[in-house]
Amino acid sequence: MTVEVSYWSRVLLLSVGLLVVSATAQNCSHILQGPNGTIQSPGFPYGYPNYANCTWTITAEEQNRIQLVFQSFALEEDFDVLSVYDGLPQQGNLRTRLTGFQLPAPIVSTGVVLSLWLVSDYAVSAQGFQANYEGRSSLLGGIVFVELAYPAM
Ligand SMILES: *[C@@H]1O[C@H](CO)[C@@H](O)[C@H](O)[C@H]1NC(C)=O
Ligand SMILES: *[C@@H]1O[C@H](CO)[C@@H](O)[C@H](O)[C@H]1NC(C)=O
Ligand SMILES: *[C@@H]1O[C@H](CO)[C@@H](O)[C@H](O)[C@H]1NC(C)=O
Ligand SMILES: [Ca+2]
Repeated sequence: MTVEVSYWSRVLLLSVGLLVVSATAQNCSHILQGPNGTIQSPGFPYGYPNYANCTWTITAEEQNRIQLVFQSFALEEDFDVLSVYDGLPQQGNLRTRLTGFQLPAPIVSTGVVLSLWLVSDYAVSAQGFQANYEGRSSLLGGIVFVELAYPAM
């Protein structure tokens, strides 16, 4: 019963969602260059649009890695996903896929590029996410610890 109700509420939201998307179609390809800054999903914290398809490509200065620290994270579990790439946003570079309502652990790139890709489906939004990024010298020993402490997913 619950499943059926949830199905029909999603269908209803689909029709509303189509209207919202056509009204808010936007270019959300972001190219960011160090040394630091803040990233937010569109509409944060009031909810990201359905059919979102946004990328953020962060490039650090030479010899630096990028540390990404989340301040806030809420995506409709399993349906809306933030993929993190260690490098450019290409399949082979996929580091982790984040979804749901748990604040992810900090992520440190192994090279000078770290990318994010947000995809949402046709219905149901949430607050979205906010994260700070910062270039970190790859010579700093402390970074190694952060990387090992991050669970493989
Ligand atoms: C979106 O923005 C990116 C980066 O600024 C740019 O390279 C791209 O051409 C834009 N795409 C569209 C469809 O405007
Ligand atoms: C970047 O770091 C500097 C120095 O720590 C800080 O003053 C500044 O507010 C930061 N900028 C952003 C966008 O986080
Ligand atoms: C996201 O946008 C890219 C570039 O415009 C496109 O190639 C890709 O098919 C889109 N993916 C989804 C899931 O909409
Ligand atoms: Ca959704």
